[in-house]
Amino acid sequence: MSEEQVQYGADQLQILEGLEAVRRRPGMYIGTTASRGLHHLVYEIVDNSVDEALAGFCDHIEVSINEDNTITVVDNGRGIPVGVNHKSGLTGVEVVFTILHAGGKFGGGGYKVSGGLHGVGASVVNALSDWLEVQVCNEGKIYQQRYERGKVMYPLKVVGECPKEKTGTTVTFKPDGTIFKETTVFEYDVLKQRLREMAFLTKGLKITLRDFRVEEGQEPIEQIFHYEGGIKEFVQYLNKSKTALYDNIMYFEGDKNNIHVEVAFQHNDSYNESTYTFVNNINTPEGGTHLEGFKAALTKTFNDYARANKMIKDSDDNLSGEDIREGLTSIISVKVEEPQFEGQTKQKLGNSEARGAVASIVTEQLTYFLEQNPQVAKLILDKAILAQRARDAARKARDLTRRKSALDGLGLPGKLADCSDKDPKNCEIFIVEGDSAGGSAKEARSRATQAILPLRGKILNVEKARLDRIYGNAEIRAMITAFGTGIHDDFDIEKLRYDKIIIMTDADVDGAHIATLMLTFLYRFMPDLIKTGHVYLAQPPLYKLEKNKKVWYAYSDEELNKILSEVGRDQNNKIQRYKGLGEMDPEQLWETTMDPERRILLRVNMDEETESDVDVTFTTLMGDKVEPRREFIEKNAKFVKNLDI
Ligand code: TSJ
Repeated sequence: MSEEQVQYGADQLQILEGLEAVRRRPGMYIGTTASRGLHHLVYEIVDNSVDEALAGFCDHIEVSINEDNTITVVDNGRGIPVGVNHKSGLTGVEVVFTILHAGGKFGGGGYKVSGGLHGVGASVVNALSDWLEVQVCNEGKIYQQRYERGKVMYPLKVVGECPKEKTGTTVTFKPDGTIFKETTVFEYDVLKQRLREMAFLTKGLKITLRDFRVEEGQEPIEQIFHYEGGIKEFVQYLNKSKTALYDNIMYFEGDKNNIHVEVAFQHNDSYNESTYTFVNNINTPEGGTHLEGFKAALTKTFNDYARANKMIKDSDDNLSGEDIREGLTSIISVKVEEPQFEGQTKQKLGNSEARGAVASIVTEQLTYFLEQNPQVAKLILDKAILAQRARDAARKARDLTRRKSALDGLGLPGKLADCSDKDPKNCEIFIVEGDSAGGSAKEARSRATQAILPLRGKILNVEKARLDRIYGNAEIRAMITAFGTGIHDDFDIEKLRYDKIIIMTDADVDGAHIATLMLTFLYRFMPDLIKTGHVYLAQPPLYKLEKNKKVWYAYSDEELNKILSEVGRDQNNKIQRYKGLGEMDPEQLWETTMDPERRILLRVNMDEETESDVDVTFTTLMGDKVEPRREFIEKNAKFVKNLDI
């Protein structure tokens, strides 16, 4: 077929309408046209190659960010079919790129990444690209087709030859700047997180990521993700900055009810549980039946073992699931042919057969493991028994605080200077380091809408304490009662008493440490507060410059230098370096840090899709192996983004 022969029949018109719909309402297909949606385009393409790997025909995927911010994805799979499909009269390639929801329409069978929540397919990427080019290597020929804003530029044509035994698909695309108005610049680190996760979840698959946006003469940045151990290595990675309780990483795998199940886990000596669940390589942050099956099997198997081996007495209570999972890092990954997603954000697996499949594989293989490794079983059960005792103590402490708060009405902490407005939407609370800064803040604040809660010194590091100590900590109890939401399973965002929770600490290293301790607490106890964007960091200035009765505040050294170069460097300059919030008088604190009209706040972000990485960040910072301060601040800055003025 020559180019002139491309005619738009009824079918093609319908195709165009389909892709036009994507361009008209991109949000419907990729959620957002902000940075996150932009990066989604890459995952949509890569998912297709991962499907090919899951089908057993591909073991290497290369992703490149090119100099001009286009993306190239190359795999060594069978190549998208180039033959003409009888029903549509189109080549397989054209079907994939021009028909909505074409993913999985041919080839049939098997589990598909692209069948899941985000699997909107390559045609959506095509529709949202300025241009897209695909090349397929098959039977010694290189086929090529190009599209612009979803429209076919020429029929699939042969453009060259390749070795007969070489097969694969190459796709290059340029996101459409008129759709992705906010940004069309790809972030290496964002792609890195997801691609690494993909590699962990698909053992044996090698994913290479390259960034060619380097200065002339420089080598491109390159990282290779390749894990023969799959999710077993994922657990090792998540536990790398913690102290493992034993050397083994348990890894169980099997097929049941037409579901492929893989789980891997290992305890560390911390008190936190980190479980990440996936369905067809897609994160399920709300859990679901696979998680339920895992938890049920773990609880039952350990209790059965403990009773059979007289580690708990007949008259004693069973260990709770939480006791057994204290300090547990686990990955649960299932592959389901037709996943059903439920829940508020459709991120919870609903297929009931997954519960039984996971439970039976874990019960069977864990029972065997414990019999073979009694010393590991003992380490885990000893820890769980300690956890049970601590939990009993914590429950008593918590009941006490509950009863107390029932007695004194609202039960708000004594140190809280609350605001008078009772509509949470108008209100904000400043968590302030130190009583003296707290005093200034109380004077400075706008009483109607701003509440102040001063905290004394450094708050407890919740990464290093068991629940009983955490509940016993006055500063933490004060925050919990002031916020009103409750914690963990009791958490209810509807009860939040303030729209903004603003952490206000000194602009120095200690202040940053305290802020991180608070963020760690919030992340572990009320992660939804962060996810829903209610948590902020105040930005007090570092310098005050006075000159000829005028005043400037600078929030960094660079800013001070900039102001100085504008006003001139001479002896009329009076520069004050603030060592802490306490050095500012209430007026200054108000002007620079608290006044909603003038202040700068940083909103704390957390991307749910790469939650496992936030976890790594926190534990590296706050866990046993304490990193140098500087590194900690750098990492901290990574998830503190989004200027909000
Ligand atoms: F979808 C896509 F265009 F975005 C895309 C697909 C992008 C990239 C980089 C790779 C792929 C892709 C598709 N890699 N491998 C495949 N394989 C197939 O499409 C394929 C090949 C053969 C058969 C068969 O049954 O013979 C079936 C399929 C699905």
